[in-house]
Amino acid sequence: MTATAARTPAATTLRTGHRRLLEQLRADGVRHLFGNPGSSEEGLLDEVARFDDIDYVMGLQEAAVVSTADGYAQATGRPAVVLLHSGVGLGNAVGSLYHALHRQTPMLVMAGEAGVAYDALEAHMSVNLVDVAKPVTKYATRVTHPDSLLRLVRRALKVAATPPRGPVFLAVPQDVLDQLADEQVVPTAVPDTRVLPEPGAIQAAARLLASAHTPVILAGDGVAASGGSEELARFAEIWGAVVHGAMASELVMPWTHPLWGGLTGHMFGTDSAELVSHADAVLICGTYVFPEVFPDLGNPFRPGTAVVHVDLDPYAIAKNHPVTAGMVGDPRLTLRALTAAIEEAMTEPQRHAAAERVRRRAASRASALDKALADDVGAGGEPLQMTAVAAGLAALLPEDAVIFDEALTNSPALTRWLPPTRPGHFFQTPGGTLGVGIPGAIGAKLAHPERTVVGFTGDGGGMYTCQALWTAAHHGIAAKFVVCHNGGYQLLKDNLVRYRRDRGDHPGGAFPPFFDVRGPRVDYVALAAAMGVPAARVAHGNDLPASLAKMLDHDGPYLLEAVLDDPGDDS
Ligand SMILES: Cc1ncc(C[n+]2csc(CCOP(=O)(O)OP(=O)(O)O)c2C)c(N)n1
Ligand SMILES: [Mg+2]
Repeated sequence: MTATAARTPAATTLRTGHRRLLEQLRADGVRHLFGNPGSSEEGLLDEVARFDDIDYVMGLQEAAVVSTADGYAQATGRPAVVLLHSGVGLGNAVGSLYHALHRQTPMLVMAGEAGVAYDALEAHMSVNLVDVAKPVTKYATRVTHPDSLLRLVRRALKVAATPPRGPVFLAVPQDVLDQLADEQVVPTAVPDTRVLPEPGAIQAAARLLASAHTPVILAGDGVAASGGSEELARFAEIWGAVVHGAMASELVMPWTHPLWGGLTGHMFGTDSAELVSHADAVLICGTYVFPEVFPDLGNPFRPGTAVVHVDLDPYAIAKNHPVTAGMVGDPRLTLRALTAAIEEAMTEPQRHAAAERVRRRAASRASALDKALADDVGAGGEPLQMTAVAAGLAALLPEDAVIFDEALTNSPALTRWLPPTRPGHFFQTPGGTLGVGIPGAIGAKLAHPERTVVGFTGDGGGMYTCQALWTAAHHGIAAKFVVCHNGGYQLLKDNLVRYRRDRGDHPGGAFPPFFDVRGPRVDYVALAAAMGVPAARVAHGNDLPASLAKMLDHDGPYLLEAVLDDPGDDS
């Protein structure tokens, strides 16, 4: 410590690590710092308050802080920056960081700690922060010298923003940042990763796929991150293949497209395997196969199936099951090149057969959709139906509205009426951590103040990060929230039925009583009001239009509790 101790400033903080760090963030275009403060970051927080162009977005619990930052980063596509308080703050954030890691959200999370000088003392609240962060981040390290502070900030930002994007962690000890730092501030260089496989590999892949009779595409968030949804749709049209979203929490193709086959789901590997069981050729792009809670251990592809896998991350390619050809490449550029190559490789009869597959699929999908929507119509009254809520909103929302969907079991009804059609306007939890719907919508609204942003959550999911409502009120972030209140954990009930059936048990019978969140039911109107967000409850279809209009017209954040079950005696 001797060399640096000599440079510790007496009265000025002008060129301390605190200031340097914020200047670096400013140089990288960071305008918000999401946090919850503590004593071990006092020096940095003091400095933040002096930076007019970096707003501190205050959260009241770290899971909510990280999930708000997550929504912001998803909506901007740029790293969000978070500042947490030592081991206790980081500990609270681990579940949300897990979500960010799987969602591939670019994010720099820093946590303050008193100082490296105190390591041997195992001082109050100290813990090995890097060890805590490692399993839920792409990269985690600790700054131990003032002249490597910006080096590590830039490295962390670069790693966060490089595909596969994700959260990174820096421990920033106060005694290191208190010292004068000599490093120059220069913008972080994020490498351009828009690479194409060499033409021979593209042509070989196109030849493998050209003769398919029953082709299937599995596409994930990597396609969205590359901005490749149009290229994906074009390739699917030429090849005559249905597209399923696997780990597609953003739009990879308009859900109204005739070839969109829906999401594979996050729960059961046998369901996903079923989707490719008939395929004689599969293109996997911007995802890995398959991302479920209970994956199928066997190879989902039937013998002889041509499997081509494209991703920017070689680790994702052939991660779990063998593929015929893997290519590291930017999904958008590679899809474009593959489209040109397969147009060349397909014979006239193959082109004709592909066009015929598209025509048949378009006809059958249109009639299935019409039937599903017709079945929904009239679903008003009491108890209120989610289809009525979604249909009501669909009639009122502007075209460029942003949806943050954590409606879980109510998501199918929501997306039937509000199908995602534009990139960057729909975000869904990739499964896992509950509590992304409310803070995610706040982050998205902060990123796009000019757009209407509606976050959907369940009555279960809404409780994990409900403190974010205070953040919306405090900063005047006018996101709207719809709580799909069905009295408990419906997903766990649905999955228990499946579990029993899969094991040959009778699927019926009582559910564990703790799957219900009743007695008392959570009063979301009172909860929101307690945090400064106006709210209302709607329980009858007749009241919907007025309730929805009031929510959307309100000049600020607003929560609508949609009562979707019969509250009975528990209300
Ligand atoms: C942090 C966290 N805790 C617990 C769970 C387990 N879990 C998954 S779904 C679910 C219930 C969700 O209920 P709700 O949000 O009301 O949606 P619904 O199933 O009723 O549609 C729970 C508790 C989880 N995924 N994440
Ligand atoms: Mg529920």
